[in-house]
Amino acid sequence: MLLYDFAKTIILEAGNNIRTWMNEDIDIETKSNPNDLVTNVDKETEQFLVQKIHDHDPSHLIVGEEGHGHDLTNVEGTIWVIDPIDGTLNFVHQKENFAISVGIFVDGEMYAGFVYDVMKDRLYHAKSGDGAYVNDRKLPILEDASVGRNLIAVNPNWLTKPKLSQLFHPIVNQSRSARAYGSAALEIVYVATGQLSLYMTPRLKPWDFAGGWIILKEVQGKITNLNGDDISILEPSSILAGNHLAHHEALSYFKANHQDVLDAIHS
Ligand code: 2AM
Ligand code: CA
Repeated sequence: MLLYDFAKTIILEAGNNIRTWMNEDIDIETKSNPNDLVTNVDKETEQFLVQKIHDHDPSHLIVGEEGHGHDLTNVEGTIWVIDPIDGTLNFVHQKENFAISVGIFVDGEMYAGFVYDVMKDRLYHAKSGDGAYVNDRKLPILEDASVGRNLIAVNPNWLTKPKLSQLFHPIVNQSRSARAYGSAALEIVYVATGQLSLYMTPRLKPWDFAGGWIILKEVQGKITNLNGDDISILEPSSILAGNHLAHHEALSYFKANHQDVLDAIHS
């Protein structure tokens, strides 16, 4: 089976498991702080995917949020970057608005990206060079839309931080309006569908953005860090994702007015 079809099959199966497991008792633990949660469903979903991938091809490498391969130092080989549940707080408190996010890279080149909105049964997927899809519907190439002519996404918690507020507040003001979805992977694909002109955040892990990255690239959207630099699956990063015009507008504003804040975020 083609790797792409194999990935699609196990992601849909993992989503099916989540829909079953979420009706049973969920164990919730805290990680780095009281608001950083993980559940048995996050862990079991990652374990399910890891097992399937290793049964398929033991040479494949895996970077997963819940414990697999965090110490990867180079991009050689076939690498799966997995977030079993992106939007864990939504999973715990809303039982919807979360996604399985998977990016597959071969020797550092993007191969495929998947973001599965489990409760809406919507699979966003893209194979490098073949365009991006939502289920069976092909997404059109992204058109330019100014920040002021569409919605943007930013987590409002960042606006409570004085330095980040300097950076983000004017863009929020300039936008038609701002939204927060609580799943970075979904926020990046909403840029890819044109539902958002921009998504900006100061800190994500590779598994939060790897799946959406490829999908956005396939519709010719633009994704960099907030300083305009390339992102990498080997490192955490800030993220600025948008159609070309909105990305350019935000980046020019940041660079012209707040290089000090950018330097502080990326030091
Ligand atoms: P998660 O649900 O997989 O933890 C919430 O705004 C988004 O940011 C989610 O995609 C969430 O992923 C991610 N996120 C939350 N806390 C984070 C942190 N400390 N570093 C990086 N990403 C984080
Ligand atoms: Ca997660």
